[in-house]
Amino acid sequence: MSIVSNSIINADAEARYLSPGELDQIKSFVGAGQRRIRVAQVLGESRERIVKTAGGALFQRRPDVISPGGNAYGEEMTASCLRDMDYYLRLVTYGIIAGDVTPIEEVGIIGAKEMYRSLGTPLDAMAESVREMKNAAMGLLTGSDAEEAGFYFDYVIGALS
Ligand SMILES: CCC1=C(C)/C(=C/C2=NC(=C\c3[nH]c(/C=C4\NC(=O)[C@H](C)[C@H]4CC)c(C)c3CCC(=O)O)/C(CCC(=O)O)=C2C)NC1=O
Repeated sequence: MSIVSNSIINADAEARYLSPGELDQIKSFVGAGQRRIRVAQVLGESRERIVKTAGGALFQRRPDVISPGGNAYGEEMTASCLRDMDYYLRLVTYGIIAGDVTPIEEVGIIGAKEMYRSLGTPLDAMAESVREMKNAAMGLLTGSDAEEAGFYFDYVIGALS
């Protein structure tokens, strides 16, 4: 949930106006809005490149996942794997826009470990794929833009580890 809706829910629960502290937080959230939109735009526009680069790096590091017996072995399974990577990149852009990990958590983290265990997908390799997407994304961003995006990639990596 974004800081805006969260503050409103908290204030309304106590039937009060937003406090100066809450307004300050909202001010800084809104002030950073253009930067967040820019970062999400760069990642969205570069999604194919990020997923392709990161997928290549993952399969080089973890050839077992695309070898016979590996979870991503074969054209169809490899495509599912790259699709999952794109899912997580998309969720990272949601987090960046919302300024909050909740949209990532709700769609892609809750229940994910159990699901991957039941699919036989190695979680460490899944986390590694997100780490490789972070590396690819860092090549496209600088300074506080890179820092902002890095936070959400790190959240996913931690949550899948
Ligand atoms: C947006 C929220 C969301 C997520 C996260 C999601 C994940 C997701 N990944 C799946 C499969 C899969 N996921 C992978 C991924 C991998 N295997 C590996 O070894 C690699 C480490 C990794 C790629 C980095 C593979 C290979 C499958 C197919 C497994 C199978 O069909 O047996 C499936 C099973 C159904 C299907 O194939 O579509 C789901 C639901 N679906 C969603 O709606």
